[in-house]
Amino acid sequence: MKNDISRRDFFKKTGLISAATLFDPKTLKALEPLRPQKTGRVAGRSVKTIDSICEMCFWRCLISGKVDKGRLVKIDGNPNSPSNKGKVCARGNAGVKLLYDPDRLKYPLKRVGPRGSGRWVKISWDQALDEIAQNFLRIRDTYGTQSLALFPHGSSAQFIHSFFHSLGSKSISEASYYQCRGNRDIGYKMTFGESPGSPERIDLAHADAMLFIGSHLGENLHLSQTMEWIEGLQRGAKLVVVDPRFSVAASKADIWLQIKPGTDVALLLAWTRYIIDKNLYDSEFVEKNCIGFDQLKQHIEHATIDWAAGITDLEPEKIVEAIELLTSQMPRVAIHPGRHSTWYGINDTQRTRSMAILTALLGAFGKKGGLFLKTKIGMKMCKSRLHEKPVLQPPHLLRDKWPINLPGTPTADVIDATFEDEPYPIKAWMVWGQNIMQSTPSPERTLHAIKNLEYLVVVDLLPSPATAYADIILPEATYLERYDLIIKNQHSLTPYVAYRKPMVDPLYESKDPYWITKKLAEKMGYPQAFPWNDITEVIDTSLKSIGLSRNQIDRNGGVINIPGEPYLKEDEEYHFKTRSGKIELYSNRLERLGLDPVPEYKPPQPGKTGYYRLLYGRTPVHTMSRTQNNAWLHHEAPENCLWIHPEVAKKLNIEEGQQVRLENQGRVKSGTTLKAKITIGIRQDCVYMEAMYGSPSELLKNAFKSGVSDGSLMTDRSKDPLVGTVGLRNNFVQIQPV
Ligand SMILES: Nc1nc2c(c(=O)[nH]1)N[C@H]1C(S)=C(S)[C@@H](COP(=O)(O)OP(=O)(O)OC[C@H]3O[C@@H](n4cnc5c(=O)[nH]c(N)nc54)[C@H](O)[C@@H]3O)O[C@H]1N2
Ligand SMILES: Nc1nc2c(c(=O)[nH]1)N[C@H]1C(S)=C(S)[C@@H](COP(=O)(O)OP(=O)(O)OC[C@H]3O[C@@H](n4cnc5c(=O)[nH]c(N)nc54)[C@H](O)[C@@H]3O)O[C@H]1N2
Ligand code: SF4
Ligand SMILES: [Mo]
Repeated sequence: MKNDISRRDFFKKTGLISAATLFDPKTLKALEPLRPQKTGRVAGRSVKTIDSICEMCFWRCLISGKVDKGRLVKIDGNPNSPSNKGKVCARGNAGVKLLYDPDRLKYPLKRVGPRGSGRWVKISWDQALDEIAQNFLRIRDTYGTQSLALFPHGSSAQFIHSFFHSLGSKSISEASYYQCRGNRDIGYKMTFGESPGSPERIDLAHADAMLFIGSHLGENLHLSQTMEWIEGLQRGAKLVVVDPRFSVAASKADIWLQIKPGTDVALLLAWTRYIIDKNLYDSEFVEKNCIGFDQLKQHIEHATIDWAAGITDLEPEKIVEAIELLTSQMPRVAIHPGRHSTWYGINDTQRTRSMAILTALLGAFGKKGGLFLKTKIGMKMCKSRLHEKPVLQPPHLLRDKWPINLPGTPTADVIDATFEDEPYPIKAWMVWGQNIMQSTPSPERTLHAIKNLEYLVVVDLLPSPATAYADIILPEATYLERYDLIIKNQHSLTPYVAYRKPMVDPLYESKDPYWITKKLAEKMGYPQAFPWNDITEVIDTSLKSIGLSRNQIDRNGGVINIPGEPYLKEDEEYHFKTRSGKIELYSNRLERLGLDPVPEYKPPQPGKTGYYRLLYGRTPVHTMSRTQNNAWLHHEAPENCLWIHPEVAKKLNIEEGQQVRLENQGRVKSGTTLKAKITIGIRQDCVYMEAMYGSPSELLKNAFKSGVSDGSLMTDRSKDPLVGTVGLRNNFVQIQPV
């Protein structure tokens, strides 16, 4: 039961009196009932409950661990969580097995044999950080700041990220941006002036119609989003799914459009033209909030339904039926903005822009059941203090390669620069929470680049494939053993603040990320970079800036709700953060840059005869490569399989369950094999596998060579012309039965 309390009561109960000036009291109206951390009894034993935040994937659900005599025995969802509401997915539950994984990195290690020989010696943290500091300084002083590159991912990399940034290095590349959602964020920014955020601010629970372009919810399992999606369906929302494959989402759709891969922009433009032509769009919303409507209309004159049908391989009637279904429920239409958007390189950003434009025409921005508004929580986030002193930087040539800059540098560019020493040498990499050998296309090229490095440091929990080539390996404490993250969830209908805390003491010699980064900064001569003594002081400083404390969050059951205003009020004037202050259907900025001001359809790379386009996606019980070695999850889903259409299987003499080997268009062979799954749920021109299986790391006993690594077959490097991200779906395979 929710317990609404008055503002006065709130301040009284939480002791927030002095906070009134820091925290806008108008925004605070309710608190969940207090559910303090408690001690219970299970089978005669004393078990402690500790609230924290999951990191088995990046959705970061709120969790509660049960700890028995210092040992974590179970992870549940935190019942007070307004998002995951006491639930946890299989991966969240299996965090226990990450904590106690016998293959974990245990001590700092230094390479003694040649790169890749797998010979290391155990060293102390002091020695490891001394050596890293000396090598980073030497390389920086010899080749310049940009020669220090960082590949960060995950919450623990936030401090090192800000440190590299404040040193002046822009050679920073996040997999979760450059091979994931960078394009989407830019496509939406160019249109609405803001990205759809993470979690995506899409109101599935209250939608009357939903459109998923690729987004394969149910397999892509971000828990609260999946729960909201199901809630919407149960309320009777209509669902249109566009996917070449019969995904879990497609199985729940009213209309499934089995599109030809890479042709979504044609479909989106034809829908846009159709609703303009038939006057099915929200003209009042467009008139009030958009610019460039007439130019858009003119630019897509060619995009008829028949034109799109020819390109997408869909029936014209079905294309029309789908858009009429969506417009019939306007404006409560949730067009999922997608998350992983680096698909075909050639027009990934423009594809997401087409989705944003359609959202605008349906008047679904700022509306219940549509794309809702962010709730700003103005908390101070503690980053490297060097920011305050400008650091002289060399011109950042990599960054200036692309007309629109994402933060940092595209991964492919960092790898090329390392490989070619052009436009300047990159000589040291720090890989922190990224599996660059599997999540970056062309692993062979990555390996060549690594061989050209003078120094490689890997910070991980497990012996990921890159550790094999590292000069120094650092063992980080898992998310269950460390403080690090404060969540200010601004992208939810129910915004909240929570923080991560350890459930058990760090095992072995693993250390928390703040400690590691602060020590490294000190050893490099920057004691001022992180002035806070330890991570709890960092958390306290941030919380204090909005008048909260750890104690209050603990006493309130691990979370404090912040009331939001997610929908536009009637007659509200919303200032879009674009250059014009309006939604830009036609982009003058893109025009000035010599780019398409309105998205245009560009065909993806064609395949050769006898080859099938390689598609990939998520599986509910794994998060990419990071869970492949987890004993419980590996037990549930030890290998991936290859979806093949029955006609293709017949032609190639492949039977259900038979092992197959793959070879890509560049003659790269899959090192391992996988099982054929013969199904009409996939088109004849492509095949599909679950991503990130088949680890090449021998030290991951469960994951090693279990299934096939999709990334090992990705050698095409078609780049998005706006931002330089590499599309991962222009790879084709021949299938050989074993
Ligand atoms: N369980 C689980 N959940 C996860 C993750 C995980 O590892 N495990 N990872 C999370 C992360 S980081 C991300 S980014 C998201 C990714 O999840 P999504 O953003 O949903 O992924 P996509 O790559 O967009 O979608 C994959 C789907 O696109 C279809 N597809 C392939 N080509 C095309 C095409 O040309 N057009 C269309 N319309 N569809 C196509 C594929 O058949 C597949 O069903 O998932 C998140 N959720
Ligand atoms: N082939 C292929 N490539 C892809 C994708 C794909 O589907 N297929 N998807 C793309 C997408 S959407 C994304 S988001 C990226 C994801 O790319 P990555 O982030 O590289 O993928 P993960 O598999 O999550 O690997 C993370 C690494 O971090 C380690 N790790 C886990 N937790 C911690 C921690 O707390 N601290 C530290 N230091 N390390 C930790 C894991 O052991 C693992 O080695 O990949 C992109 N690239
Ligand atoms: S969706 Fe599952 S793995 Fe991801 S944060 Fe939530 S519980 Fe953890
Ligand atoms: Mo992602």
